[in-house]
Amino acid sequence: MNIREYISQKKKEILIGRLTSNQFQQFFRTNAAELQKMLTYYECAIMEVETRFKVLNQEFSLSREYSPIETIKSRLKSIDSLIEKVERYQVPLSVKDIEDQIEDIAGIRVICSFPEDIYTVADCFLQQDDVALIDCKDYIRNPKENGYRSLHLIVTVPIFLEHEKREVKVEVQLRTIAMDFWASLEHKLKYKKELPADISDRLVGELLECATIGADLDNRMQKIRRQLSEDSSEIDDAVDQHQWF
Ligand code: 0O2
Repeated sequence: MNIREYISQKKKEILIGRLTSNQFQQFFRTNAAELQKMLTYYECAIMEVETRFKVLNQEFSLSREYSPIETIKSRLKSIDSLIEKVERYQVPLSVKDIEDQIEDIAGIRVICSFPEDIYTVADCFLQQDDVALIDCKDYIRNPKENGYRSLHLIVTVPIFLEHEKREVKVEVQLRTIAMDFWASLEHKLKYKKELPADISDRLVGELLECATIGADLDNRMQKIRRQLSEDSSEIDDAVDQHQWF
C-alpha cells in the first residue's frame, strides 16, 4: 500500500470533505514517508509469520502425515479501517502511538480443518523462541455473543533489516473452515447498513443458530477424525496442555 497513492486516490473525497477530518489529512501528508516505512515493516512481518506457519505445516505433513492448516490468508489493515480504529480508540496522532496501540495492522488468518489443530499449531508457533505473546483471546472456548469463534493471538516477531532487527506486532487469527465461513457471512451483514431492522434482527438470530450448528459440526467431524487416527492421544495432550497465560 502506498500512502501517496492513497491520498491521490482519495483526493476527490478529500475535496468534498467526505474522507476524514483535516487533522487526519494533515497527519497523512506530513508523515507520509514514516507511515509508508511503518506499513512496509508490517508487510515484512506478515511474510515472516506466514512462512513460519507454512514451515510448520510442511513438517506436520511429514511427521504426522496430515496437514493441519488448510489455508493462510493475510492482510494489511486498510487505511480506512485504521483511521476508524484510531478515532474510536482516540489514539494520539503519531506513528509511534499508532504502532504501540493498534495491534492488528498486520493480520494473518490461519484456517485449520479441526478445532484441536488450532491449539496444536498455535502451541508450536508460540514455542518459537523469538515469538513473544502479547495477548490472547480465545473466542473458541468463550465465543462472542453473536456466535463469533476464533483464537486470536497478538504476538511480536523479529524482522531483520539491513542495519537493524525490529520487533513487529502481528495479529494471528486461528479458526476452522466452518468458523471462517461463518465470519465471512457475518462480516457482510455487519456492513449491510441499509437493511430494515426487523430483517437485520432475524438474520442476527439465524447467524447465531448457524454458529452453534457450525461448532457442532466441527466437534463431530473432529470425533470422527480421532476415531480414524491412530495417535489421537498425542493430539489430546496438545489440547489439554495449552496454557499460555
Ligand atoms: P478487519 O477488516 O479484519 O481489520 P476491535 O473490535 O478491533 O475494536 P479488538 O479487541 O482489537 O477490538 O478486536 P478483536 O476482538 O481482537 O477482533 C479483531 C478482529 O477480529 C476484527 O477485525 C475481525 O477481523 C475479527 N472479529 C472480531 N469479532 C468479530 C465478529 O464478531 N465478527 C466477525 N466477522 N469478525 C470478528 P476488524 O478490525 O473488525 O476488521
